[in-house]
Amino acid sequence: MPAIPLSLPAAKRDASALMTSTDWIVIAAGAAIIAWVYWYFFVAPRAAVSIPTANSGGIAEIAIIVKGGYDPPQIRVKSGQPVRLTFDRQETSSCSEEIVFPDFGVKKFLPAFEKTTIELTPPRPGKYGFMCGMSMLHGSLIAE
Ligand SMILES: [Cu+2]
Repeated sequence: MPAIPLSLPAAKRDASALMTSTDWIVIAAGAAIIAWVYWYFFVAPRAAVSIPTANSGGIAEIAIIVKGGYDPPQIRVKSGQPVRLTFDRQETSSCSEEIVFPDFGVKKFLPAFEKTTIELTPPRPGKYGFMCGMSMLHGSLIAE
């Protein structure tokens, strides 16, 4: 359990003291089970959809077609390695005109019938979702 700074107001100190180390173990175990279930049902079966990455100068280059969705929707990458995603938008539907990577604070306009490049580096292993501006189309970067 992290040390509680003495500068905290008394009320906050009392609230923190209500969490015993047993509580933390129960929370951690629960979170681990939820994470495993999520991985098992949502990530593992779809992993085959992702494409292998081609490297050039240490950057993983990935082309994604934007047309009624993202193809491929799942992209497997290495954490800590820069990734260059090229979105090739092959439609005019306003749904896909904007792409958002909430974890990276990235929001970009994708002009129709043009290629738009976004560079990111997943800082640690995990699943980083991306979506259209209305959150209707979804894809994800899976960093290992
Ligand atoms: Cu949309």
